[in-house]
Amino acid sequence: MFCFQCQETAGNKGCTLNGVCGKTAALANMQDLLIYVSKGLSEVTTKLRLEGGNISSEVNHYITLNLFTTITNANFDDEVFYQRVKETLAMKENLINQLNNKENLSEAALWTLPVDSTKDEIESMIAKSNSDEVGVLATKEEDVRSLRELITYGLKGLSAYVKHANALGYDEEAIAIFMQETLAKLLDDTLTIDELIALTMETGKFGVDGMALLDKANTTTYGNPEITKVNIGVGTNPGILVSGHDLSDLEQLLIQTEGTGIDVYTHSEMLPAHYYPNLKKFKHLKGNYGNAWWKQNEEFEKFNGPILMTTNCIVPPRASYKDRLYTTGAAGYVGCQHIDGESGSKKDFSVIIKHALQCEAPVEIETGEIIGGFAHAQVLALADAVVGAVKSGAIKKFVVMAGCDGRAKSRNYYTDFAKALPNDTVILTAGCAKYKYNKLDLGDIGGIPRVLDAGQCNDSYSLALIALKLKEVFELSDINELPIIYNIAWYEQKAVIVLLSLLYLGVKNIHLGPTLPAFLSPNVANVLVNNFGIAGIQTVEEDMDLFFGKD
Ligand code: FSO
Ligand code: SF4
Repeated sequence: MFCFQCQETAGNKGCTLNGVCGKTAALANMQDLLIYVSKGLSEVTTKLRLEGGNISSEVNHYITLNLFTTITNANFDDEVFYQRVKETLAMKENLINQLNNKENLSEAALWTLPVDSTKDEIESMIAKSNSDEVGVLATKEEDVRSLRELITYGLKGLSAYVKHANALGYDEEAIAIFMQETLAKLLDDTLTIDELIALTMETGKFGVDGMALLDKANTTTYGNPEITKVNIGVGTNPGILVSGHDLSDLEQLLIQTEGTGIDVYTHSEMLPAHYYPNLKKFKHLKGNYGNAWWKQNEEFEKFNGPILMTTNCIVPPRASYKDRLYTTGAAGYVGCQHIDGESGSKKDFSVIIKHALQCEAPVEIETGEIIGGFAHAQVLALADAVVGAVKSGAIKKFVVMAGCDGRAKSRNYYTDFAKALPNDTVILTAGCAKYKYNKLDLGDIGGIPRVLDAGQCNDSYSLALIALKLKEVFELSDINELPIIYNIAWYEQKAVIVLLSLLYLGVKNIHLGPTLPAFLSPNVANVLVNNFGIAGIQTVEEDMDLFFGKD
C-alpha cells in the first residue's frame, strides 16, 4: 500500500504498512483498485458521450459514490469494495459494448474479471490491487503524480458534496461529466504539467459549483440557517447520536423517532443541522454531543445509545460500543450493521430505534450552549451591523479558520491562535475545525459573536459568498484587498476541494496547517506558493506578528 491522501499520513510522507486511520494494506489497495476501475469506467462514459451516447444518472451517481467511499475514514469494509469493483466493471462492460470505436482504450478501461466463480473474482481483484499498475505509485514522475493525486483528492471531496445534493434530489449533470472526463484524463500519459495545473484549477471551479449545488439543496429543503443556540448537555431519555454530514439521513431519523420518547443528538459535523429551520423544528432534536470526529472513542462509549455514522470520519470502534455503531450511505465498518437504502431513498431505521429503547440515557460530558447558524443568508441579514462595525473600526479583521480538526497535538495551535487573536477580530468558520475554539468564551463585538460558524465543511462556500459580498459593499476590485486572513486547517479530501475552490475564486495567501499535504511535491508546492501565496503555519507568536505586526 501507499497512501498519503490525508493530513495524518505516516511521517507526513505516506502510510505504507497500514493506515494511521486504521485502514489495512489490503483495504488501501482495494480502495485504489476501485479508483482505478472508476477511471476505466469514466474513460468509457467520456468516449460514449463524444459519440453522442447517453449515460444514465445511475452510472453518474455510482461513480460519484465510488469516489466518496474511498475518502479517509469513510468505509473500512472490504466486502463493500469487492462489490463496488465488481459492479463498476459490469457497468463498464455494458457501456463498452455500446462504443463504436473501441480503439486505444487504456488498460484500466480494458481490465475485466474472470467469469468462473466469486472466489476467483476476489482473488483476481486482490492480485490486481497489489500490482504496480494500480495505486499512487503507478505514476512514476513525482510532479505528475502529485498533480494527479491533488486532482483525485479534489474529486473525492467534490463527490461527497454532490452525493449529499443528490440525496435531496438535486443534480447537475455538468459536474458528473467533468468528474468523469477528469478521471479519464488522469489515465492519459500525454497530459503535460501545465495541462494538469489547468485541470487542477478547473477542479476548483467545479468545487464551487458542487458546493453551490449542495447549498441550494440544503437551503431549499431545510430553509436558510439562522442564528441558533445549541444545547451541549443531555436529557433523561435514551438517545440516538447521528454523525457525519448527511442531513437527509438525519431528517428521516427524526421523522421515524417522533413520539417514541427517544432524543436525537448530533455529533461533530452534524452540529450545523440545528441551524436549519426545517430540522430544528423537531423538538426531540435535543442537542449536540461531544466534539470533533477524533474524540469519538471516549465519547461514543459514554453516549450509551446507538450511533449512526452517515458519512466519513469513523474511528475504528472500541469493543465496548461496536454493537451500537451503525453505518449508512458511503460509510461502512466490518461488524457494524449497515442500514441500506439508495441515495435519497427512504431508509428504515427501525432497528436503531428498537436498540435505542433498550439503552440508558447518555452520560452528560459537558453542559451549556454553543451558538451558530452564520451561513450566508444570516450574515447578509446582519450586513448593516457587520459593515458598520468594520467602518467604525470595531472589527479590524476577519480570520477564516475553516477546515478540519484531527488528533495531532500540533493542532492545539488553533486553540492558542484563537485565544491570542486581538479582541477586534472575528473568526469565520466551517467544518469540524471549529471544535478547537467554539467552546471558548471569546465574547462578541457589539452583539456580533467573535466566532461565526457557517456550518459544515461545504459551507465554506458561505464564507466565500460573504467575502464576495463584502468586496462589493466596500467597492474593492480584488477579494484580497479585504481585511481577511485565511488560516485553514485540513485533514481529508473534502478540505482539498474547499482549498481548490478558494484558489479558483482568487483567494491568495491562504495559510494551511498543521502541515502542508505530503502529496504536494516540492515543485507543485512551489507553484502554489508562487502563484497563490500558499504558506504553512509557524508558532502562534510568529503568526500573530506576521498577521498583526509586532507591538
Ligand atoms: Fe472532513 Fe474536515 Fe467535513 Fe470534518 S473536511 S474532517 S469531520 O471538517 O468535516 O468532512
Ligand atoms: Fe494513511 Fe490517511 Fe491514507 Fe489512512 S487515509 S492510510 S491515515 S494517508
